[in-house]
Amino acid sequence: MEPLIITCAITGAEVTKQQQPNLPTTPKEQALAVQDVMAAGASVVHLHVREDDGTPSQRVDRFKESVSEIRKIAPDVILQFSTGGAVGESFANRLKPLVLKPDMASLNMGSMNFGNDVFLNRPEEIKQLAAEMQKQNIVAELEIYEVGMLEMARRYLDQNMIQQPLHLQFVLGVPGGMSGELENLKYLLSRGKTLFTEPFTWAVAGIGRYEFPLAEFAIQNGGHVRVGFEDNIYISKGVLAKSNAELVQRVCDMAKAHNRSIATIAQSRQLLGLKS
Ligand code: KMH
Ligand code: ZN
Repeated sequence: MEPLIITCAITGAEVTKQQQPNLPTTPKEQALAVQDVMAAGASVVHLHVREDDGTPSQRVDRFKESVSEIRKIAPDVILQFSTGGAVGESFANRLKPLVLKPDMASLNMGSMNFGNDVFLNRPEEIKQLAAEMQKQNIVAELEIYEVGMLEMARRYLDQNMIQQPLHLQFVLGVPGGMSGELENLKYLLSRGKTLFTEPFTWAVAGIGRYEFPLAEFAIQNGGHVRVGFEDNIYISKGVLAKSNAELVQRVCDMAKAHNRSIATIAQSRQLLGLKS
């Protein structure tokens, strides 16, 4: 099996320091978190940024500050910007940070309820984001929260809106999308194999208590894994994780138990079709 790509979503847009005191929110805190998660085995960082007061932001200068701090410590880590931002963020703001040409960016495949909010991703906006990523040579990670979005990915590929090689991320457990029950991931995978004759890589991000069971299935079945405070703040039931790195370490331990090697940054770049 190919080596396991571990992505860490270190900050997110929704979690607060009140909920998770060790959440990295400033550029310096994010750089230190990246250093730790890389040491633990992560090669990709899914990045959201926050303002000084902790509110989610898509401001280009704030991304620039974080990238600059992170790159001092981790010049070659794979940086994946969020284009989802926080629910309610304007489309224009979600698009802007791509001007910084990150290695990768998230590309959400459809609209949905997101907890008590609505996460809007209109086809025309998805198209613009995809076109900008293609123009800037940014690899898209397709964020899929339910099976209809997977079917839309097939249509977008047929319409040449998105390009191969596809990297699919199944985000399971958001209230409004498919839950993180294992049967849902199995169904998405079997549907994906029917829809795409083209080879694709896939990863899973399980929200909350679903994080580790879904990670373990991915480890055993050739998928890749995302963990991090964006998705889950606990290391075990009711026990807050000390750091993002602790979550990454848990995945590495599981991978070791299943004889799956961990991808280096260079290997992840190759597997994801990124330039070295
Ligand atoms: N914060 C969520 C509403 C992404 O990064 O592209 C969307 C999200 C997905 O986090
Ligand atoms: Zn995100």
